[in-house]
Amino acid sequence: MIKTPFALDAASASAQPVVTLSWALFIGGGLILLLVLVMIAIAVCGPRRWRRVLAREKVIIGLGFAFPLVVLSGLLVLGLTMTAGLASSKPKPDALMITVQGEQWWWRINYDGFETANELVIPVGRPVRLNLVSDNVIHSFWVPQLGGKRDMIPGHSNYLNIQADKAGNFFGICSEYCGGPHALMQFRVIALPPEQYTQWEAAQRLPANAPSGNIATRGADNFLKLGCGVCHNIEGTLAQGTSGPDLTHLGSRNTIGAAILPMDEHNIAQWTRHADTIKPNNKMPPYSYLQTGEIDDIAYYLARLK
Ligand code: HEC
Ligand SMILES: [Cu+2]
Repeated sequence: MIKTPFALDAASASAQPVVTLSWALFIGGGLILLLVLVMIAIAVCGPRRWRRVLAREKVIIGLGFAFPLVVLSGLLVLGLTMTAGLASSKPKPDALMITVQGEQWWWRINYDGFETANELVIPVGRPVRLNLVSDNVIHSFWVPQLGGKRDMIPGHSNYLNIQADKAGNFFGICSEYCGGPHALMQFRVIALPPEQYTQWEAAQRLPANAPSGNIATRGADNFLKLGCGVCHNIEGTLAQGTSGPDLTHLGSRNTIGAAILPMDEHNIAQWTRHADTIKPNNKMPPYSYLQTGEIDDIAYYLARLK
């Protein structure tokens, strides 16, 4: 399985206040819990003299009423001021527009002119405006290190501005229960330096590269013959389905199955054979009845669609 990075390692200016506030709450809350535990211990089994102090009216009013009032009011003001900027959803000039659609249980990602899945590739340092939609149930797009979380609601567009301030591969997950393998509905945000992003984008706009060699040709034929193209699109071929992830440049991605398995030929074959055990109840039928060679050829072909 793929390593999950630490959610509190902020990679964006908008994630920083959330991280700072989280630490303030963890540490402050921890200290207060400690204080409470010590006082309970004293009240239960401390020396009589100390217990008498604890029972004083002043102590009860001070620690039981005034202290929480001051602390909670302070936190409210701190929380509201620190996170004030996050709620803004105004478009920024020169923002890159990308539509992300929550599917059961993967992410359809539409750039202007091409489609991909489960990996949102963005340029470092440029604001990105996400149009978050769904045509099934409610999902929630969440990428902790970039400070972004917003619901995807059927029949409604929600917008979220994100920006990565450093290159990296950031973990994301659906954070609104959407049935079935919801916990396995993960994704990645991959922030590339601008030149690399431009190259990536240009390559994604092209149709799939024609396979070379016998194995790849057999794989491409099997793919069509077995009906995979009913659900999957491979641009430039007869496979034009849209209910499953676009596979035109599958080999250029880092993961498969909504970011639950590393991308490689072996995992593509395993997925095709046992999609139902790898991700129970997902919408792709398993092909365990096929002969090993048939699937291996398809995996060889798909892994080379860069
Ligand atoms: C009934 C529709 C359907 C058919 C037919 C189908 N698939 Fe899929 N496939 C899906 C769906 C839906 C997903 C996404 C599953 C998920 O992640 O929840 C998927 C995911 C995949 C993935 C992972 C893609 C990614 O980016 O994560 C691969 C690879 C794949 N299918 C290959 C195949 C092959 C090969 C065949 C034919 C042998 C096939 N599929 C037939 C619906 C289908
Ligand atoms: Cu979900």
